[in-house]
Amino acid sequence: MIRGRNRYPLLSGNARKRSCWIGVLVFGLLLSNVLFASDDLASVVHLKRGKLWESFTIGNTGQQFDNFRRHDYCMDWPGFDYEYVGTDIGGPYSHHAGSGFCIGALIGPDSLLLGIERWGLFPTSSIGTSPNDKYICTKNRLKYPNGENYWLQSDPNEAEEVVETVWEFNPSYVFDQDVRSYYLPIKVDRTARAWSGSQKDEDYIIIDYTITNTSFSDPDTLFDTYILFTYSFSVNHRSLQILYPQIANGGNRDNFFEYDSRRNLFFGYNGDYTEEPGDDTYDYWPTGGPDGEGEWLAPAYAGLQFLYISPNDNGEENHIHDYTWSAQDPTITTNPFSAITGLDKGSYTVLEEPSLGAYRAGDGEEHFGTERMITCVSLGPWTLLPGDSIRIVTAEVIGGISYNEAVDKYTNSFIVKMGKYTLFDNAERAQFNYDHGYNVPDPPPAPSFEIGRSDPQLGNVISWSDSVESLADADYSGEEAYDLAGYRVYRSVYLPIGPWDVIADVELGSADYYDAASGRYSVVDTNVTAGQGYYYALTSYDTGHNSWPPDPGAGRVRSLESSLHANRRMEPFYTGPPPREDFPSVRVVPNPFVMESGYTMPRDQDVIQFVNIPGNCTIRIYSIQGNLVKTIRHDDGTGMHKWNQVTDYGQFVESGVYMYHLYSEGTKKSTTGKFAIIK
Ligand SMILES: [Ca+2]
Ligand SMILES: [Ca+2]
Ligand SMILES: [Ca+2]
Ligand SMILES: [Ca+2]
Repeated sequence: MIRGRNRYPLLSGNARKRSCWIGVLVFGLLLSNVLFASDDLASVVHLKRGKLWESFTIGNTGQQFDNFRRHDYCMDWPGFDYEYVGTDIGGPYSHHAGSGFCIGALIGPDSLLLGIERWGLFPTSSIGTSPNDKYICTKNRLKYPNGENYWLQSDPNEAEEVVETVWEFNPSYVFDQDVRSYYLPIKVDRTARAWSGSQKDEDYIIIDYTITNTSFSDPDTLFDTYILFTYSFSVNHRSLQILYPQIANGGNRDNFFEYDSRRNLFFGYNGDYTEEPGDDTYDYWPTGGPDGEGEWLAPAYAGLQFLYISPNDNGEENHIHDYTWSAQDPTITTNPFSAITGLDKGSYTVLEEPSLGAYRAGDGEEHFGTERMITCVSLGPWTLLPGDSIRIVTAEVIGGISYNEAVDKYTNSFIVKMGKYTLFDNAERAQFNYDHGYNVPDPPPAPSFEIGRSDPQLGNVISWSDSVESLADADYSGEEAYDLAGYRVYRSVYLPIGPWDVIADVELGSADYYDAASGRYSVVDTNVTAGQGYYYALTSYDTGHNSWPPDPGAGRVRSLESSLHANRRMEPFYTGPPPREDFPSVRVVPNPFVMESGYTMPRDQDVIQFVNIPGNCTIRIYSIQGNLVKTIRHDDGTGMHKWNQVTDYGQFVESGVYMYHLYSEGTKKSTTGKFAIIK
């Protein structure tokens, strides 16, 4: 037993008591400030800059694991805010359901356990923000909270979005005297980085961990330190909701996994769920997509890559010690530690040898296709003297066919399978980025844009200023740094992830679109239907270059286009005539409304329209007797609203004269008028 060992190496007994009381006082003060209230210490921080979206809690990447249920962005790709989509499309595309790591070390070589902390999928160790917590989180924040480094405008050798997190052993922690007091005197610095880049750098997120032995007394050397990364890949959440709702909360039982040793890349894809008849690899939905002509719901390949691992005690750099896929029986809660009971030292042995865990896939591949698989990667061993640190740099990488291809009726499973090679491309790009000190060839910035309504012809007007043309590409000097060559306007009529069509390719200074006097470009999209919502995105592209000065050996740089995801509208823009706040022009058309003879009920085209109305108003319709028959909320920003003549009570209105009362939410003014319906 190690009970006699001093568990408080940094404090004497009296100091410990004092520290405890100070802790209570400080804690009382903190309570009035509410935990996680500061900008530097949020309970969860999101990276949403590129196409791959992720969450960072303290201790976990993505959400905290909850039996494969989704609660937050977890390698969402393509990321989008699902709540803005009016119809139920089965939810977002998440590719894992929580991840993290466990760490353990011994008191001496092959000796007793010093400590083990499970911060991975099945956490047993607490990290908090109070002075009473065993590990105290002091930082979980965005480094650029206001987008200061979008398009690399603050630091070209840093990511566009960065999450910084720190948690550290609390030397004042009061151990329960009845429990063996294992602990690790360590500090974890985690920095996660995201780019939008050239439509390639938006498909990975790099997560850089530094783990430091923070003690300064010799007994607190960490011997035989092992780290086990655990990832609950789930490729993918959306298809489960649509195709297998009966097992949606039972987890993802159709995921297959591989290890690519050349790229230090562990990845999964959606394979065949063997308990259902037929081959459902990549989860095809025959009636999905914008035209109901079919959609591949799970075409992506999702990976965990190791870009750098500090040399272990054997001097091996970038070394994977061991790995397995722990199979989780969907009917019982098992995890990589389930085969071990009681002893923390037993859990430690799983860090060193993950195949000791429950239902390991090492038995053969029979678990793929029926069980929920957890990726387990063991790193080490390291000896960490007081003050020593190790560094582990991972990348979450994703690849696959585009959303346009996923909803294209000519895309077959062979084409989807080729998406694996985009995963490999993206993994190599992540490695390139890391190897070049977080610098890559960059596209030009894309300008923010406005959408308006054309008048009198129906159309949507996309406009932007030429201001980004004066921003230099930091990788070049002189004239060559100003390399923006043109813009592309994209449109989707289905979802804010596409499918996208280019509706205009605008060359720099093009006379067709550019007004030099105002310094603005504008594109009028007249291929539109009143009442339809449209998503727009605007990108910039550059000229391409003969070389890349930061690494001349990297060769030519082709023309690069900025990310569509980083500069798109997440909410649809509704087409209609421009709104009008001047009430004299409000009209009801047609008036009188005359039902065609032979029909007793209005048909689809028999709508009454309120035109020249404010973009945000409330219209109340009364019978001539003064009874309210319909309340209309109009807030799509257009100057027109269609009414199908159905009352608030679900009935069609009778023939007669009606009054309306229109209240503008903008000007707080109202007007009234009359119209007639003749049947
Ligand atoms: Ca099947
Ligand atoms: Ca499947
Ligand atoms: Ca660069
Ligand atoms: Ca460039």
